[in-house]
Amino acid sequence: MEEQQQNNLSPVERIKQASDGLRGTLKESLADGLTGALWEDDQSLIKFHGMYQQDDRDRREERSAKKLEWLYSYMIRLRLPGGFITGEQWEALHNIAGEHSTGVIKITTRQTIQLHGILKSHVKPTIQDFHTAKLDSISACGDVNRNVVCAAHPKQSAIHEQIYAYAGKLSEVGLPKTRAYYEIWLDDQPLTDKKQEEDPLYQDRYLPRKFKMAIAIPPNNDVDVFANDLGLIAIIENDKLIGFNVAAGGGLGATHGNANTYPRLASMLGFVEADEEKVLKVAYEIITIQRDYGNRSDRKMSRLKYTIDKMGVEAFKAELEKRCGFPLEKERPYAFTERADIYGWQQNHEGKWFYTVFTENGRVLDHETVALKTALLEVSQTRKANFRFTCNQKLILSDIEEKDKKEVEAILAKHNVLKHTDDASDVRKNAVACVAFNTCPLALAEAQRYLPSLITKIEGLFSKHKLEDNGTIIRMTGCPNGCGRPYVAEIGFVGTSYGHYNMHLGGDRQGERLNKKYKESLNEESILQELDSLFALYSKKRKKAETFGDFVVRENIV
Ligand code: SRM
Ligand code: SF4
Repeated sequence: MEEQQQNNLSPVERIKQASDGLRGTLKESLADGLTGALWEDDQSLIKFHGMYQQDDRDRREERSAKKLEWLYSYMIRLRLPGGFITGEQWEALHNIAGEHSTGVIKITTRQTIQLHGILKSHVKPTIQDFHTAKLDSISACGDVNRNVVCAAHPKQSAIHEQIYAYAGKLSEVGLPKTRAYYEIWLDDQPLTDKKQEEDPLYQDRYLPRKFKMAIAIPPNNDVDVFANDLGLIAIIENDKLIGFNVAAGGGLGATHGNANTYPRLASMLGFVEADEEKVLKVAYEIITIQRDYGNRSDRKMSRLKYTIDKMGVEAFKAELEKRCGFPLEKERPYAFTERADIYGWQQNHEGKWFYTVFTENGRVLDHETVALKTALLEVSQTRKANFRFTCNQKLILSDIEEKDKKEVEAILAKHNVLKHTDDASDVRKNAVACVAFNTCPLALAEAQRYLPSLITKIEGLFSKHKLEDNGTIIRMTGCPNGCGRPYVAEIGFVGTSYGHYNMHLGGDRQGERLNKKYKESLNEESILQELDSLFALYSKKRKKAETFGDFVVRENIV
């Protein structure tokens, strides 16, 4: 096998290889009661177990002034391929969040759940409680295949269940073989025969970097399929899934001031028929190429997008076909028209009911005006709804029988969830913000704590210019890493320093065009001034039904 030989391996490469299947000294450093932190190498390793060590950045100064260690805690992210849990699991999650974390249940941009603020002594009990609820966090982070996302709303098509099943199978393909998770967190006995955990996919070095997969069902690109290392686009003919268009090399992370880094949309490679073995083989071999050719010395340059740009798309495709042992066919026609979640009561092809709940920036907690968390707990306790998560950080109460709809609706009404959802404008519903402060160590500016108030002001500008709310896609992140996918928004804000954002304009509605940087490091006043002028132009010069993103591109504003 052709393998790229690289000198100067990054420190994380050494940590992975010396980790004995991701065990490291996690058991020992977890038991070290002198610090709330883990030992240094273990801080890298816990990511593979779905966790990050963080600290409360709001309290750094106070802690330092008191000569105290920073307030360390852990974020745990679940592996939920396709973003689905039962009502019973939601109730368990609610209780686990209350007992071990800040209590806020956070729905992420990759269709799963994170809990924050878990103290070191609570980490293991949290994982054990998750296990009891048949939930795990294996590979939710780290240099492996991450949570596999798929089209969220079953109303979209009768093949939704098939696509959801594919998400599960792709997740299995990308699971490491090591039993470390079970030994460390669930006290399983080590295997007597270590050969059983030999890992032909990841070997002992895992991937050079994170790897992400998504499956979209046209016409909705709610998963932002082109932002993924591997994007599969379901091709449906006569209501039957006939296969997938395969796109590879998407990724959004960039670093301010490092021109070698850039967001990139996935390149179309071709089509694979809906033969499970073949589809999984394509995914597996794309991962092996990245394993073998990805940059292991500079982590900023190690995502698949850079590997593909270095090799060239055609050479990458040829290598893939060689490894698969079959060619990809020519890509099939498809069309995306939107990325938004579907609101209001909806029925799928089997007559089951679905209701998308507006969970702003994915944060589930009780507010003064809406008891969101309490309502969802009560719904879960009826066991009459499942819970599905969307890549727009929202929640769908799903699979509700006709006879149970009234009961669920009454709970939502009692706690003001219906009104809260109905009252939110489309622009607010479509908005996405990453976590940023106070937990993200990489945040340069606020995102989820700030975007809601900025949206209120932007709504004011829409009214001022008599623009109807057509759901303009606005996204914000606290740094250029792109967790809220701001580079594929019509208006993207990317944090540069506290209170300042680069403003990007010109993404399209369906997620097929990157936006461009329009202005740098604006504060709120400048953001609103810029938007005021742009909306004035948009209001005067736009064509019928033209979106803001399309308008700024046609007018050469970016
Ligand atoms: Fe992300 C790192 C949060 C989706 C690109 N991301 C982080 C960390 C873990 C910070 C860190 O490394 O210590 C953030 C934790 C914040 C916190 O306190 O919780 C974080 N990312 C998130 C979430 C929770 C944002 C959200 O508010 O929903 C999303 C969790 C997804 C999940 O469930 O798995 C999240 N991150 C994304 C996405 C969007 C996507 O995948 O569709 C991207 C852009 C797509 C991509 O991967 O290119 C993304 N996150 C990054 C990057 C840049 C990677 C790169 O290639 O340069 C980093 C930094 C890194 O890896 O070094 C990062
Ligand atoms: Fe943190 Fe930056 Fe990701 Fe936001 S975009 S969660 S600030 S890493």
